[in-house]
Formats: sequence, C-alpha cells, structure tokens
Amino acid sequence: MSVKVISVLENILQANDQIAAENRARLDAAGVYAINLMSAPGAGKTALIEQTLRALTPQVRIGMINGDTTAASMDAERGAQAGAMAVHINTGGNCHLEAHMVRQALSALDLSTLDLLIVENVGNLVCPAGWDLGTHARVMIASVTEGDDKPYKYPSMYRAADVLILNKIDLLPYLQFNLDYYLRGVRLLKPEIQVFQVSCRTGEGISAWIDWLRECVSSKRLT
Ligand SMILES: Nc1nc2c(ncn2[C@@H]2O[C@H](COP(=O)(O)OP(=O)(O)OP(=O)(O)O)[C@@H](O)[C@H]2O)c(=O)[nH]1
Ligand SMILES: [Mg+2]
Repeated sequence: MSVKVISVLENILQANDQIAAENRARLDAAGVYAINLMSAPGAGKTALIEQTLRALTPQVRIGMINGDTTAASMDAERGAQAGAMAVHINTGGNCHLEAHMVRQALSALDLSTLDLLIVENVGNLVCPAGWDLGTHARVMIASVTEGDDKPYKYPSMYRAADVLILNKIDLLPYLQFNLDYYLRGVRLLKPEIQVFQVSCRTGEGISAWIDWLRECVSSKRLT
C-alpha cells in the first residue's frame, strides 16, 4: 500500500499569501502605508507605537491593529489613548497573526481616514516571521535585554524583517551586551537591513525611525 502525503502547511501558507495580497491591494487603494511590528514578548512594540503616535499625530492619521493571544486588550487601549484608531484581535491562543485575521480587522477600520496602519503582532520571536499579513514592511524590534546572541539563535525573524529596531539602549551600561557581535550576526543574515538603535524610554534615536516612517507614508500618498 502506498501512502498519500498532503502538504497541508503549504496549502495554508498559499491561502494566507492570497489573502495577504488582497489586504495589500485594499491598503494600496486607500493610500495607507502599513507595517507589521514583530518581536519577542516585551521588547517594546507598544512602547514604540506610543512614541510613534506622539511624534506623528495629528499630521499623520494612524490606525493600530493589535494581536494578542487573549481578550486582554490593554495594548490596543494604550494605542487608542495615544490617538490611534485601534482594533484588538484575540487570536484564541494562536502564537501569530494571520492574513485572514487582519482582513477582518481592516473591515472594522475606515481606511479612508488613515495614512498609516501599524499592526502589532503577537509577542513571539519565531512564529510571526512565516506569515505575510499584507503590510508593506516587516519591522522587527529586538531589545538589548534579550542578549547579543539572539540573531544566531533565532535567525528566522531577522531574515524576514525589512527593518530592525534595537530597543532599550538606555540599559546598555548595565548589561553585558556586545553590540559589534550582535550586529555582525544581524548582517550575516540580512546584509542590507536598516537598523535603528533606540530607547522608547528616553526617546534617544526615535527621530531617525520617525523620519524613515514619515518618508514611507509620504511616498505611499503620492503613488
Ligand atoms: N528601560 C526601557 N524599558 C522599556 C523600553 N521600551 C519599553 N520598555 C519597557 O518594557 C516593557 C514592555 O514594553 P511593551 O511596549 O509593553 O512591550 P511589547 O513588545 O508591546 O510587549 P507584548 O505586547 O506583551 O509582547 C514595559 O515595562 C516598558 O516600559 C526602553 O526603551 N527602555
Ligand atoms: Mg504590546
């Protein structure tokens, strides 16, 4: 007897990519630039969103989709309090967002009133990397408290990211974090990646990130 092998994961990923392409087309039609923020739990995704909102609103109209494994919607509430149109997605325990979840959240937002959409993925250093959501850029946040060996141990998200934000640099004096070793590991995986070193606590380095993002939003408005 022979065994039939069905590649379920491949089919699921293909279906996800199809929906992601539809999400991107919808965002393009509305002139909204979208980023997918990915990181380990606690690296500072919501803190970066708060800093970004502080710097860009009201000139840039910002929406936020926040994915969490439970109904706890405090991150979306933090975004709303800082001025974003915020939608919370409860993934029901799933360790990453998928394109169909973002499609549903897009329907809860009036895209014609937005310039920028920030998707905060579930805090996880592995799973989110494999799933296109239909955003225009994947932004990874790493924090120095995670250790300088992380690019070597968790390469998938570094490979998937277009931009890397190294957060919590205010804590560098208190840690044994070898920045050269860390950046060498990053560049081995993704030589051309753009890196911003920031502190969401003190605001150091945030302006370079904001300039980059403002430029992306402006380019999208013009296309
Ligand atoms: N010292 C320092 N602490 C920071 C910085 N950025 C964030 N934090 C702290 O790190 C903790 C986690 O920040 P969050 O923004 O909630 O992290 P997150 O990635 O959104 O976390 P999850 O959504 O739970 O995955 C909070 O206590 C923040 O105050 C920073 O630049 N420096
Ligand atoms: Mg958060």
